[in-house]
Amino acid sequence: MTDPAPVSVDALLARVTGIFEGCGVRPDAAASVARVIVAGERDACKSHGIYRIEGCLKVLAAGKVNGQAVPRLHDEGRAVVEVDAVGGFSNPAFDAALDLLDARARDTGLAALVIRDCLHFSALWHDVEALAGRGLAGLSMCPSYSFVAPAGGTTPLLGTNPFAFGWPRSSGDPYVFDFATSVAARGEIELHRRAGTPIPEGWAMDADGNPTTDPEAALAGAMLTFGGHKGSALSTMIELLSGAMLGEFMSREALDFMGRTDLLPRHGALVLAFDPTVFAARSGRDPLAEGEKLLDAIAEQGARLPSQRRFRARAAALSDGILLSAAELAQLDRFETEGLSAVAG
Ligand code: NDP
Ligand code: PYC
Repeated sequence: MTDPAPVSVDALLARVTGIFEGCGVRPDAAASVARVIVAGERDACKSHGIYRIEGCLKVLAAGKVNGQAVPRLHDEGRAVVEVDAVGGFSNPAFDAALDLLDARARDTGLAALVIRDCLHFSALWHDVEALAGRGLAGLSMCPSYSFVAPAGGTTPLLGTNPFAFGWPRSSGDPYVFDFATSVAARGEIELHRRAGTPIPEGWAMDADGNPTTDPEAALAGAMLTFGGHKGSALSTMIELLSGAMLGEFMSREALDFMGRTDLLPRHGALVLAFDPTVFAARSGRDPLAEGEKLLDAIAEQGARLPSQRRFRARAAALSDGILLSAAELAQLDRFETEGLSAVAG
């Protein structure tokens, strides 16, 4: 068998968009979902790259996400704007609301986007990078499924609850971090399970509350928060702000609603956008120039900024293409030819 050749980012985007359209997702929504999946693959974030297609098709096949949903914007002229995903994917809902969030943040200095009732599977850096690309700082967060024990406990209750921050830079890539508040994303453990490799110590405990490096036992047990009580508190904050405060599911309710861990979760999400020029206006200082001083000083120590690895991977993928394994290419072929039947059973 010949080694697989790299595929260009655009070609992969066209394939993934076609797969979602072929599975009954309306074209705009298919394009939004494909963009974040291919961005994950392009940026070497495998836990939220093309491996997620299968998960998305499973929820489509189970009828638990509405591929035809058209997001509905709600704007009462306040700093808080809403988009109802109406049971569809989160990504088209975010795309539909981005211009409104941007405009409101410029008016008020700080605006919040509430995303309601969405199927959420993606990495969050995409949201905050979109805001940073428009000169806005951003925070994004959401619950997920109750896979994670609070620090000091042994029973899954919190989600892997991701948290992302973006800061625009006067030149070059924005400052962006994006991480699960569990030690690792659930997707990382699933990739270890598929590869038959142990997970690092300190990621999870088994169903009896004992530390484990066995991915199967970890998936059946409880994941741990990063930084002990600190990650646990941040994760709790995310449950409160993007679950309880929005009147949307927290992670335990999201799991109860779907009833199965192999289907991706439906819940809400919260995105905050800040216009630094509004905040700094009366100071007479340029917030981006001040930010540059800090970010340059970090880099001058030889410390790497978060997302640097990702931006390097992106540059390489855009110039040389993305190398997918033979198994990954075969799976894409199967999704193209079989559609939702590929995930039946
Ligand atoms: P990682 O631990 O892989 O990375 C976390 C962040 O830290 C990244 O911004 C990364 O930048 C940065 N980073 C990593 N190492 C260093 C370093 N040595 N120095 C400086 N910065 C560093 O993330 P997770 O595994 O926690 O999460 C992966 C993804 O999973 C996230 O994108 C998250 O949104 C997603 N997720 C989504 C969920 C959902 O419900 N939708 C739930 C949980 C997670 P870089 O990328 O450049 O390495
Ligand atoms: O990797 O933890 C995760 C995750 C949950 C939902 C989407 N990604």
